[in-house]
Amino acid sequence: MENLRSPHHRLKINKGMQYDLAVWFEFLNSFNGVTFWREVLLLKAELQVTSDASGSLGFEVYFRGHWCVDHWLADWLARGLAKDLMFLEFFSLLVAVWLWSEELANHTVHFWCDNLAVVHMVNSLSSKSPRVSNVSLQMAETEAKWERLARKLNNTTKGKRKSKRKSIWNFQNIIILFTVVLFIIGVITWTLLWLFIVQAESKDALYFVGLFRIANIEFLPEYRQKESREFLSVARNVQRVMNLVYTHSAFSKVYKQSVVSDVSNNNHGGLLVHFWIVFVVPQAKGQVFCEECVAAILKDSVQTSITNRTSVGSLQGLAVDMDSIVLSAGLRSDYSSTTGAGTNCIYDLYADRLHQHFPVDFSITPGKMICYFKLIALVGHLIRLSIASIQIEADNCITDSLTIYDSLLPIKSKILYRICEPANSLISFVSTNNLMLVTLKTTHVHKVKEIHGYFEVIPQEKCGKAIQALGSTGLEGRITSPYYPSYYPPKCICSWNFQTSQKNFGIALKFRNYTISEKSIKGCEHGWWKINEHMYCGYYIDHQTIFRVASFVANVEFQCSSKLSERPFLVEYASYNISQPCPLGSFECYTGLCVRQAQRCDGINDCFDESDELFCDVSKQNCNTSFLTQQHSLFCDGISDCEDGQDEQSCTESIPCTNNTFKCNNNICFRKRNAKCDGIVDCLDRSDESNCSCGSTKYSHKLHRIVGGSDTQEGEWPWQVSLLYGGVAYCGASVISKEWLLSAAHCFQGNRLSDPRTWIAHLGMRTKGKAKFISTVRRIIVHEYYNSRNYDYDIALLQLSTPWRDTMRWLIQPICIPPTSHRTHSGEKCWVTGWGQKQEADDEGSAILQKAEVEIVDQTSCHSTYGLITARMLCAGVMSGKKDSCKGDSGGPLSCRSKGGGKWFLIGIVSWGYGCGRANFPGVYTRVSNFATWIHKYVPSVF
Ligand SMILES: [Ca+2]
Ligand SMILES: [Ca+2]
Ligand SMILES: [Ca+2]
Repeated sequence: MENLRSPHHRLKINKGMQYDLAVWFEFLNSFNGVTFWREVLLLKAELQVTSDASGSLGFEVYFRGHWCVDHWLADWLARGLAKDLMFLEFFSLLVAVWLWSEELANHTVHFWCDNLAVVHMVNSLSSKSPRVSNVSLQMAETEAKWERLARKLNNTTKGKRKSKRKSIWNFQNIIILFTVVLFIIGVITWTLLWLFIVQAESKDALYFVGLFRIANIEFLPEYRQKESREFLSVARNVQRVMNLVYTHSAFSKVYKQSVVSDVSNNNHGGLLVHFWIVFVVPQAKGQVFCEECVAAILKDSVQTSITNRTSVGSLQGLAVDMDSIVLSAGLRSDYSSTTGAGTNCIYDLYADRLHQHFPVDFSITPGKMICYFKLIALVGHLIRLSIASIQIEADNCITDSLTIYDSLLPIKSKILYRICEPANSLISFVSTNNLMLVTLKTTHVHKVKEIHGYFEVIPQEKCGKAIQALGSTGLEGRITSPYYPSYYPPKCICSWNFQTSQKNFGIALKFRNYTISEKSIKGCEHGWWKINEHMYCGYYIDHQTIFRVASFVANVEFQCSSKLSERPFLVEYASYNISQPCPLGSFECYTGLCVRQAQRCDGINDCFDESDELFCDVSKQNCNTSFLTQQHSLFCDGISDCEDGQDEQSCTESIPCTNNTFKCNNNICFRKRNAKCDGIVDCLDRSDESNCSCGSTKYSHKLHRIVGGSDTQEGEWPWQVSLLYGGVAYCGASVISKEWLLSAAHCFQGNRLSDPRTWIAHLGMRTKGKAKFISTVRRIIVHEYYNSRNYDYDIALLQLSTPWRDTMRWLIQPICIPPTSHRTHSGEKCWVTGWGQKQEADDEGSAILQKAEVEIVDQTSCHSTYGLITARMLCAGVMSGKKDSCKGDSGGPLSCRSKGGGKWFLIGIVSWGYGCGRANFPGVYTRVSNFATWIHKYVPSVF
């Protein structure tokens, strides 16, 4: 490949796996530090498939912007590669393309795009040995790409003409050709007319906002006054240079002006200049403007002037630091506000004393829709924003938002954090430089919107230290994320060097709500760790874990790896005896924790990951009292395990509350596990049988990708929901109340998919397209610990914009949510439903809702099959294969009927699996009972 700036990276791709390009970007970045958005991206896939392979192989490609699409599509069409393409357009800038073709085999597929969003490799080949070899990513320069494309397109069209010439030269065809030519001339004339008339009239202004550092000008205090001669002089100088750059670029005809809005000092020396760039373009061409292209013009102008090894080049006499250039598309409203024309709600604050509090107390009254708080601190210091309480509308920042920027203008790529929900506990955020901007926006002022908090100036902290001579095995100290307990900023490196007092002692790190595991080819989303040269990724979870370094020396390095600020973490450390990590007579969990041997196989999840409850061989022969006290899992689970039935006696005697006990509303607990809505009043306050208008259907059950299923009847699964993304069925969900649905988190990953406005819920539907009730989605709550690598915490709540009406009761019904204590038995029969693929190799889903009966698989065999099964997952299927959920059923219900009351419970959410309906590979579901408390936090009405 000519003109490549970065080395060619290759990723081996595995069959059945999906690769998110966003992760590749990170991968590329971590290797060579090149920012990908500077270049046009070229994805080159070499697909080698054996000739007897049947099935399909292809890509799902999501683009923002049409700019690139026409070109590569033309190229594909010319080569006869594109067989089945579908374009979807929602809002202004998203195009999704699915490409499925056996003819892709042994071809090299190229995608060119300026700002490719997501590419999924989809492979459902069914043959014995399909081989998908290399998918590689390359970055090419803009010009080089266009030249290549132009050449390619010319060649292809020429080639085609030549080969067809002989056959088309007869009289009939000449007439047809003549008509076609006339028609084309007509179309061209029309288009030109349209372009002249329409485009001349409708022009649009596009705003870009950015910053860069000028190294050769010293900051003067006068720059703070925007009316001062000094400020005006430096602003005019920068504007003049920017004018020169853009009037000599490809965008010269549409460039209007640059406006410098802030000039500040900063921790890296020199001046930090914040500016806007305005273009005026015909509306139809607006989409050609990518942020990357506008930034590339500026960066290229600097880069050509860089001579030595620094990143500072000369931009018409200004020593601009190329690494400091940040630029993104901005909003007209922000432009007019921050350049002085719009809102008067702008606060400029200069802080020159450490720890001085600058209050941010504000309530938005009608008329004031947007406010800006700018804070600049002493050079060499940072800013901490603490928010004590915030009252805003909770709808994913569509109506209201509080955005914290690591800059003085609202630059998207400088966002530190966004708050979209009301909160009442103190949270704080730290900048990476001596400045910060906080914007509070609201589009409807019905209620009063309030925020209480303060800014303060804090010194920069060095993260990490040397920790010597650990001797005891008890807790010795703790290390934390930078600026603990604040959220830590997206740029950080910490390094701790541990050394124990004896060679046979290692170092144990105990994480609260966090875990680290071996890094794969994918990047780390929540922190990158290097411990004695081994690399790990960090994840947030809801329990403790212990990581042991079996060496008397440990170099622990931590780097932030998220784009936004992240929750703080705390790690306690101690030394431990390498030959005996856990005390005598105790069991070492997979989580690293030590539990007493007696806690092994007692039916209680003491390790938090259930490792103490796996591979347990429970023989039920000697059902005596001591056996029962050890076997919590058999107690009061609704199944008579002992001959005399004593394991099912005294089940509603009140006992201390644990995770395995049922809790009544009056806070009294007892052992009976599945007491909720079973038709028997167990609680004195009857709370177990109140709120039970869930989980019933009018259809009498005598007896998703759904594989091996059968058609359902009208009203048989009234909680089943189909979720449409951009008009296409994308995931399933379950009705749990009048306005809430439960689905899988993995359905909502990514910028576009996480926007509730892109989704529509179809309720009370059996045949696709015939929903009884349709609603848009108001809010999506993805579980905060969702892990896209192993699908842990794969759960999400959706709030409907309009609740469904009572008159639809028999076609739409909520399903019961199992309480935390709820227990399912292996072998229990449940049903999975959905409109997904009927066969693994199918391209399309089913028109009629499908159902399949599956069995709950015990956790030990689930573990043996997949390995990576967490306590938040459960397996269900038929071990012989044939019946399963499949692609397209994600987020849908695994419904199980309770023994007594006959109510249906949502035991699982379709999450993932290996293939569909394969023998010995059951489907994996999110275990809903683990999330009862989480659901209750947002939807109190379901309990
Ligand atoms: Ca246990
Ligand atoms: Ca029992
Ligand atoms: Ca009951």
